[in-house]
Amino acid sequence: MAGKGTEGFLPPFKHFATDAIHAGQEPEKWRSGAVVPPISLSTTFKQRAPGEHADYKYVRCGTPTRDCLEKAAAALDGAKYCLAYSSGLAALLNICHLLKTGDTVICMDDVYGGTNRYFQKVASENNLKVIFVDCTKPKCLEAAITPDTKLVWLETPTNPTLKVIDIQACADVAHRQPGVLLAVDNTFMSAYFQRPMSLGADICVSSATKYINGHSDVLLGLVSVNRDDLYERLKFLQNSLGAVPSPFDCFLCNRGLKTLHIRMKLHFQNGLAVAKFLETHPRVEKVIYPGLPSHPQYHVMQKQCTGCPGMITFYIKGKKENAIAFLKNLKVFALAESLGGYESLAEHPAIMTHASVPEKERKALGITDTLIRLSVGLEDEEDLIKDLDQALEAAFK
Ligand code: P1T
Repeated sequence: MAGKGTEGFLPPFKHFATDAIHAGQEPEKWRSGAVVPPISLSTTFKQRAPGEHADYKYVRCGTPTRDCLEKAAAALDGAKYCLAYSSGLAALLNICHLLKTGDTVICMDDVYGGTNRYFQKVASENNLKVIFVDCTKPKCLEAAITPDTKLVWLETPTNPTLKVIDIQACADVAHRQPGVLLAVDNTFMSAYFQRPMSLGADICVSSATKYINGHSDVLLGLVSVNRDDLYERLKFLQNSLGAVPSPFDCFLCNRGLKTLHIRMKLHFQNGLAVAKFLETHPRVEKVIYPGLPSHPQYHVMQKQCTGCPGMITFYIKGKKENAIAFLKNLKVFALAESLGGYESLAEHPAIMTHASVPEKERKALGITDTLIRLSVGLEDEEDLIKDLDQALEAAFK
């Protein structure tokens, strides 16, 4: 891609905003010409003769509202197909059903706590072997691949320590062995900042609950693919497993993603300002923000992304008590799990989102008692910084 975008990142993907607004939305497809896609609540669709139906037959198989969302989301990922699920974790479940008993999954060592819990405490206890590897070093991934490896699961930047993985380098390694699928959880970036399939991934997964919907009022997962065979199997699994989103959630998510490009720009702007502020604060031990030159994989971010979202992780000085006092004293940031909405959130991963990761592994990953995760929202920059400043001071009183 020619030229450089904001702060030395890649320039934005062409036609992104136009696709977000128009792809899959064609008003002509409704008899009324409605510019805003209607919420089709019908769970069933009249057939002309037994087995002879128009585009839809039963809600679980597909609906007009879900179609609008899936088409728009596919366009944003630069993909041929997208499928929607009832949550990000339901998307993970569906992808794992592509595998067979005894297959091995290689998962990035730092991932969302719920992903870790599914792999360690559900998939491993049923039919899959799952190993956790630090894929920021493609050599470690290469060493871990065996003939049984069928899926490599990456998350970049990782939740919550924001390690950044070189997707292209991992794709090259994974694809050296035929039959290995590379899936990338793109939740933290959204398609506006990163398109994993343009970097060699076979599958792009997103918890649309976060940035894509962006308004903290929908639980939904998305999976994008280009390969026809993968799409056909996933489409079959989507219907067979049944974890599909409601028409209303599809409507809201489709509406939310219309402003993704505008929101992400401001998340980046606010995130960068907050990260820079925290880096100079005397009560802060260390800031991890992939949009800052101090981040160890900053060059990878600049090489594969068009910007950086509002996710910041930092270590507060002192002990667990100081971290908790800081969180309790925030006024603009809400102390809550989740991320990617217009409102700023703060949380304590060790106690909250990553409590299900075994303690020893948490410590090894750096998810300590003084680690705090911020999802920087769209409020006024100076109000966010003032809030963090007063809570950092109050944490040591
Ligand atoms: O909540 P759900 O839509 O099922 O998405 C799960 C999920 C998947 N992948 C990543 C990277 C995630 O961060 C999440 C959910 N994460 C949180 C709720 C959280 O606070 O980190």
